[in-house]
Amino acid sequence: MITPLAAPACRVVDACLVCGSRDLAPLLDLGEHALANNLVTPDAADTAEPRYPLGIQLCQSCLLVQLTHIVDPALMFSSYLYVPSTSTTWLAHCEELADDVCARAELGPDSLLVEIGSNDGTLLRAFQRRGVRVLGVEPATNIAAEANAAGVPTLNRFFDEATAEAIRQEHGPARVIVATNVLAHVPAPVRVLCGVRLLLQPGGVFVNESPSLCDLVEHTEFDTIYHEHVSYFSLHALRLLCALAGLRIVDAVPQAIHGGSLRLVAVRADQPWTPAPQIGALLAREQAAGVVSSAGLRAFAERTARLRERLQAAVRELQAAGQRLAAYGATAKGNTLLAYCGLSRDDIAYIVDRNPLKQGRLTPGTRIPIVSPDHLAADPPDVLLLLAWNLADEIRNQLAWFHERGGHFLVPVPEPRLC
Ligand code: JHZ
Ligand code: ZN
Repeated sequence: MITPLAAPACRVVDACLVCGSRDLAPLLDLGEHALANNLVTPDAADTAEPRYPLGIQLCQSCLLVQLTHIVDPALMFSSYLYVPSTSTTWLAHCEELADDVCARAELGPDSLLVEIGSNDGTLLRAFQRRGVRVLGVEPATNIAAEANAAGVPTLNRFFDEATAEAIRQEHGPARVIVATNVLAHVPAPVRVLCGVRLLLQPGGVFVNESPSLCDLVEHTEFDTIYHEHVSYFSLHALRLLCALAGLRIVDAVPQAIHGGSLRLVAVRADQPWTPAPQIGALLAREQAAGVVSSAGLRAFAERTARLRERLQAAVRELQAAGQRLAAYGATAKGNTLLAYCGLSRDDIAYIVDRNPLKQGRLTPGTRIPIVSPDHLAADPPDVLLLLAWNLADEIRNQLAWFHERGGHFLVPVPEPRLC
């Protein structure tokens, strides 16, 4: 079904990753990109890393928007530098999510809650504080070790049906399974959901959060397209995906996090449950936003091309006025943005990030140095391109001093804006 390319780690997606249809409509081609989170150590700065084609297409049969080329997950997730716990916005989101899950699923003292892609255990710690028995599953060895050391029991492996079976054997079935920002990352989402179905006890609840295609399209968040994100989910596509795995969606709640996400609540399809009424309204919003037709999605692709032109023009204007630019947030999406817009080290002096694992490294492809916030204080630019625009409020609050001394932020999406 999937044909290998010249680069062995990358495959052309010529059949839908969910339904197998070959009726795939190309939507947007962003060019060739290095892997967005594979930041470069200074000793490897002179070695060019592989670049892979980055584009999206629509399956006209099941309506899943997906990459045109997928990269072997082991190259991206076996060791990982991204930990969401650097953001207080995320920490607050975890508290709210934990309260919501506890209210939905009657969790007894022995009930098991499993998190797929549990990262450093931040969300699971919120459940532990609520007295819940938890187990994480995390493929990145460095981060799983960190979680275990911090007292969050974590299996270091990818989640699939075999992992689900092993957990069921050792720990029993799960009352709740949670996944945030995971489903979009896997090349075979049906297999992951079949694992969820296998592990979930009768009456159990699956809660999934993934970036929402509707927000991506409505706010021209083209930069959230990178190889880690294999699928871009609409509720339309999620319904079929869940049904194929024996799950039924019973609720869907939009979330502001990560530029707009969808919190999905699903149960085993063999369990009685009445779906929440707002599901119909969300499906109608998706129709209106044009995310389930190739014409609507091509309009988004055109907006993306115009955004690039406007951002390039804004940068050129600032430079012509003698302004010096740096950036804030060594984000995965930032690397898509920099590469697609052709911004280089000549344009962006450095990128500030408070994650110590990222500091001292260079951005993939563009080789822009990543520095600590101390560097910003010592050598402030005139303008900071905000590559973590999804955390704008939190970051701008922290950097009030930068604004007070006359500095400005260049926010790239939904359209370039200096503030
Ligand atoms: P942030 C990640 O994308 C990767 P990224 C992943 N693939 C995914 O799916 C999405 O999240 C959802 C820094 N920061 O969250 C920390 C500061 O320096 O937008 C992070 O490096 N100071 C899993 O990488 C970055 O910004 C601060 O005050 O696009 C934010 O990354 C704050 C708040 C953050 O995700
Ligand atoms: Zn399909």
